[in-house]
Amino acid sequence: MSKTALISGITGQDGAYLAQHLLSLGYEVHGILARRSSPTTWRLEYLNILDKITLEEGDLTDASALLRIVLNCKPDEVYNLGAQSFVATSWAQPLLTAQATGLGAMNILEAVRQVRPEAKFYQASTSEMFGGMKEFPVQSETTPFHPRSPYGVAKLFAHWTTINYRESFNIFGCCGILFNHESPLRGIEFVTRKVTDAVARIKKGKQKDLHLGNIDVKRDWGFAGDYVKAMHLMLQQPEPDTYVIATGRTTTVRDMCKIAFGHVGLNYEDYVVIDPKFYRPAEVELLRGDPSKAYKKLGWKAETSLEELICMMVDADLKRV
Ligand code: NDP
Ligand code: GDR
Repeated sequence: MSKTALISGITGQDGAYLAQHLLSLGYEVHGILARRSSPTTWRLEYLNILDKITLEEGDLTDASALLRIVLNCKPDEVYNLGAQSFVATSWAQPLLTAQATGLGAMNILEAVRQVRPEAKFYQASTSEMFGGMKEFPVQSETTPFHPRSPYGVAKLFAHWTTINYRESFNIFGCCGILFNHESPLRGIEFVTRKVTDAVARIKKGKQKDLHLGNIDVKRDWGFAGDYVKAMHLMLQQPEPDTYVIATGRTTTVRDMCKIAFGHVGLNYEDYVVIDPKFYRPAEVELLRGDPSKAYKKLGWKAETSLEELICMMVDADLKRV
């Protein structure tokens, strides 16, 4: 008998890669589709899996819809990836972010608790929860949290709610504290994709320059295709737990630009314009994860280097442009 998985956020970067991974393992895959005025399934089409999954209409802010969906599809595993996930937007829309990213997790956990308590649950936690922890240059499962954005605060609520449901109701709830992960399917507003798309356009003469904010911040970037495998592995363990998923290497936005422009024979300094518009009210200066627990317990490690990742993204954008 094949297992059934339910994914919120299936139209997002991770949702699409996770659906592809679970299909390859023989799962029946259902996804929650939030109603929008235009189609949002381009990533599922890009991976050629749209006709292999079942989409269920619903929204993380609508507890009754989640109850109906969980009741109908009877999942063995629930992956909560849905969120307002763009950090910069969370200052402009803090309440929406709290509703979808924070309370949304509790809504779907409630549906699981009430009608499918035996289902295993994955919560998409984030390195943004560490935020301003400057005295911890490497962050692990035991590093204290200090979120620096409404998004980080909402994610921390969802993170602790998952742990609380594990401890209070015996729900098999796992939290993956994932550091930044990117791919050709990354949303265009996130910095890596913004850069690789601009590199392709500049190379093809369709764009003159690239406006960025603070390029001295450091991030631990990996490939989304590697990271979704860790989500699945967490739910196959005998006990629910929390894991940091990262590469262990940190790089500035500036050096990431150097790699991207360098890949097509250009110098980033000739094109990047620093624009205060893209500075954030509070910044997370440095993220570097310690993935040793994930390696030890899950046998997981990042397979794709930053250079391979950025070149893969530039090449995909060159094709698109
Ligand atoms: P994306 O922004 O690409 O995808 C977010 C998904 O959530 C989309 O499918 C979106 O739907 C859906 N969504 C948004 N609001 C709602 C809502 N109210 N109800 C139902 N669905 C909703 O994110 P990623 O794939 O990059 O990330 C997946 C998860 O992992 C997110 O929770 C993110 O916060 C978290 N995360 C991501 C990291 C990363 O580096 N990528 C790192 C750590 C955590 P639609 O397409 O219709 O907008
Ligand atoms: P982040 O990703 O905020 O880390 O959240 P993003 O790519 O948006 O920013 C990374 C860093 O780059 C700096 N930066 C810019 N960022 C954007 N988007 N645009 C710019 O022009 C720009 N210039 C500099 C930012 O200030 C920031 O420091 C991502 C999301 O996927 C979250 O959902 C996830 O939880 C975290 O990663 C881990």
